[in-house]
Amino acid sequence: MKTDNATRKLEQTWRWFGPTDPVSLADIKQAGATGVVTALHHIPNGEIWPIEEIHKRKSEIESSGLVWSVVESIPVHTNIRCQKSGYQRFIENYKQSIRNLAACGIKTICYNFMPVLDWTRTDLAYTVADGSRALRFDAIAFAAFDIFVLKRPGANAEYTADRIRKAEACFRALEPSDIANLQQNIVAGLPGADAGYTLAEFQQALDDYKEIDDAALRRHLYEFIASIGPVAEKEGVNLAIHPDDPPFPIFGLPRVVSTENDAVQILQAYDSPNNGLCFCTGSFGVRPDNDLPGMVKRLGHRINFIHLRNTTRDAEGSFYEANHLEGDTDMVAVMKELLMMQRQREVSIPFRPDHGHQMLDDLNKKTNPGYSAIGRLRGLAELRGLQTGIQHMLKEK
Ligand code: DNO
Repeated sequence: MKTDNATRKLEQTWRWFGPTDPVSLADIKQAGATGVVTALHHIPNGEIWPIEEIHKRKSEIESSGLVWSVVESIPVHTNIRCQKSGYQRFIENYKQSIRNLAACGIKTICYNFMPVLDWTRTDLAYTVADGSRALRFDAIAFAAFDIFVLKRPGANAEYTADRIRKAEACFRALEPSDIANLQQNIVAGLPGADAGYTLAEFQQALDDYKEIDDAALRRHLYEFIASIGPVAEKEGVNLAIHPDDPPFPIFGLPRVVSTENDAVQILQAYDSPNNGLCFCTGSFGVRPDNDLPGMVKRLGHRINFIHLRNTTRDAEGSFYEANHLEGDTDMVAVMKELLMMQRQREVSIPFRPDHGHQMLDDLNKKTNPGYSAIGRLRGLAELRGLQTGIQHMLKEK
């Protein structure tokens, strides 16, 4: 039966970290999601994802009555980002993983191009007014780590005198255990990131980017897209690049997926619907100069995957993760534009509730930061209600 475009909904999906995730496939089913977002986290970065391994994971998901909708992510090897020795081989491997996933019927692949660190936070247990815990990026604590803990050469020159003063005061007030915690939060790797570092390894990883400025990183990204784009197109795979989180340079590293203009250039690097965006409201939404509903209006036809999350920011550049319908992003306006975009598409575009507060029973459990069950369940339920309500109103018009 052909679904009428006006009634087709965004697909409700849920991130799952595989068999070791404390949130099970049965839990996901009860949350009301129909699609699973996952990756073969055990395959080392840079290697081909074998068909047998993909099949195994896919069958496991399907035996729970769910489908594997999105791969998040196939990590991009550092040598591709830096165009260092052997990077062509890593690109060939990437292409083969795309082909293998397509052969198994998995057709949406998310990835990112953030140097050294995937998403970054300073505080994983920030208590909000209702007693639940949220993830937070504190710009002052971050500078304190960069200047006084890591002691990154040249760091001082990248901050204002005011920021350095505040960072120093912050650093002086930290107990050794706070410093250890801050370091752990920043460099040890958050869920889904492919690497964690010791302090020395981290400085080394930063040094690998010494020669890579903004222009070079952009060039490397566009060349990467131009080589994998045709493979994705041939295989019917939708690529979805995830924006930088946070969406500004950190540790002196360039960031090239932070603004609408960045997104436009990425889409031009290979002009095909298969080269698209993961529209993450939590990442883009941290910048007040990103107009999120407008971005959906203008770039919606190239949005292949959606992360819905909200943030509350302050003038210093700090932010914490708000409830999904609160915070600085007008989620109602974004959802309305997404549903207008969905009307123009022939298939349901997957979204997932991105992150959620640690709340209720999950406060007493060990959970993956941002990925506890109940906070995301709340997020999905709110977003589902929002989608249903807006779609109903749009139909009446
Ligand atoms: C964080 C996630 C990121 C994301 C990757 C995509 O919660 O949104 O880890 O998966 O950046 O490649």
